[in-house]
Amino acid sequence: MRLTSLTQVPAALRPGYDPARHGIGIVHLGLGAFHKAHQAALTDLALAASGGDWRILGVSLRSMRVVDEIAPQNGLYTLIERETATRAHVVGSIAGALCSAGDPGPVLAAMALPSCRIVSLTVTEKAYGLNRATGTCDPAHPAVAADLANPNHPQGVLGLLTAALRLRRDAGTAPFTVLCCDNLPDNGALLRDAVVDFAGRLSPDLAGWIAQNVAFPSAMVDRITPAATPQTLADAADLTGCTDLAAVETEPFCQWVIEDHFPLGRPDWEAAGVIFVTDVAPYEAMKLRMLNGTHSMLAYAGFHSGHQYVRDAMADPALAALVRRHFSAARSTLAPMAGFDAGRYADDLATRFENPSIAHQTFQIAMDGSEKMPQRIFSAVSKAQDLRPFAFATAAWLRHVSGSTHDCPAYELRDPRATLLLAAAKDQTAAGIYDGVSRIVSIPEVLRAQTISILHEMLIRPMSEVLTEEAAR
Ligand code: CS2
Repeated sequence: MRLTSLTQVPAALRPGYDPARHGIGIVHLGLGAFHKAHQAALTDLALAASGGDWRILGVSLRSMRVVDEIAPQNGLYTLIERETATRAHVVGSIAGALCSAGDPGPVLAAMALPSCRIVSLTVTEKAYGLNRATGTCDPAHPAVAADLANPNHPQGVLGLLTAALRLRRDAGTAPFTVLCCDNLPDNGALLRDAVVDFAGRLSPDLAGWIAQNVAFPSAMVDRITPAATPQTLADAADLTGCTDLAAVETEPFCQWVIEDHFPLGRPDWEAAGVIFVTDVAPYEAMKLRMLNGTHSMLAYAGFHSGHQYVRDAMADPALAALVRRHFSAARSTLAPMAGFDAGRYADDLATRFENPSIAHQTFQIAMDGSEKMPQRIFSAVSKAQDLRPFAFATAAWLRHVSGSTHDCPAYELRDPRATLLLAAAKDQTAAGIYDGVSRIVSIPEVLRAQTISILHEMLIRPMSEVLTEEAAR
């Protein structure tokens, strides 16, 4: 029997409120596992603590599959938290789900409703269509190009936000707050600049109105959430007694730090442990450089030394040592933060990476490197005293981009710039790969010599040998 109602599940697993009594206040773009494990879970706790019309309409931009999983379940799904013990509950904060591909009309109508006061996003770095060098939108990005040509039928993030804000302005409705929850630095301002630039290419008036009136608070989000597997669904079925195709699994740790700028209000997220600050930048830098930077290094080095999951890579002494080295190097690039114990943070990260109950694929983290490396690795370099860990992480990424299979089976490079990167790296020496790739993604010049020498070793010797030597340095 498919999960469709809370009455089907054991009382101990139900949310502490009646979802049907709460209206929708948030439209979320990017209804994936991370949203279900993070923002929707914390909104669920806020609803249980303080109520309010803050349920979420989840939007998938491309895939009908996620809608087919959750919509027939009336938005209900099991959230499984795994560590030594497993905890689970059913989340009630998602009220419905739509796919905007094909017909964006119903999504735009929902975003235009006065009751929609927040539009939040987890669409991954590559979906925005940002040109980070210029702080504008990237008109060559496929969704941006399509939406500039056909703004009344938007497919992409910038097109949807702009079209919905136009509807609100024309109707005299106050704008919603836009809450970016992707792992990008200064994500609110980055998205604001891109939306204003995108809108300005269609209507300078509208761009001016958005710049003047729309709040884009920045946020740092953190919860390690692997893709759901058949085991996730089997465990959810055991726990709830129902078939739950939308179940998700994650770690117990959960952090959300947000700039408190919500002109039309927000859920009582403090009740769920969310931290509100005036400037999120130091938290973002800490998380992007320490957690995500180390994650990317570990994903490339781990994948190429035969480790399918992060937890297995952490059990390899050489990789565990390189993880510790990267934590220290990243930490030394951060400004000190009052009340923040960076040593403890690093220890906790190591424990989280080691979590034996979370099967987080190195290949999943290795995806989209051209979108991730700049804020995770390259942004730290100008503050670093020891460049070696950053050169090592860069070499490991370039090894992945090289497509070399001298010591591993063939794999697919998943990156929005894959075609360009592969063409730049094909049949090249280490220096050729570095120079070719750095014309596509800018890499700090100070890394060049060390990166090329490490990459050279990675291209001719087994990765595991290179790791052991690197860890022993
Ligand atoms: C990971 C992140 O896939 C990746 O690139 O580094 O998704 C990471 O698990 C999250 O940011 C943790 O909050």
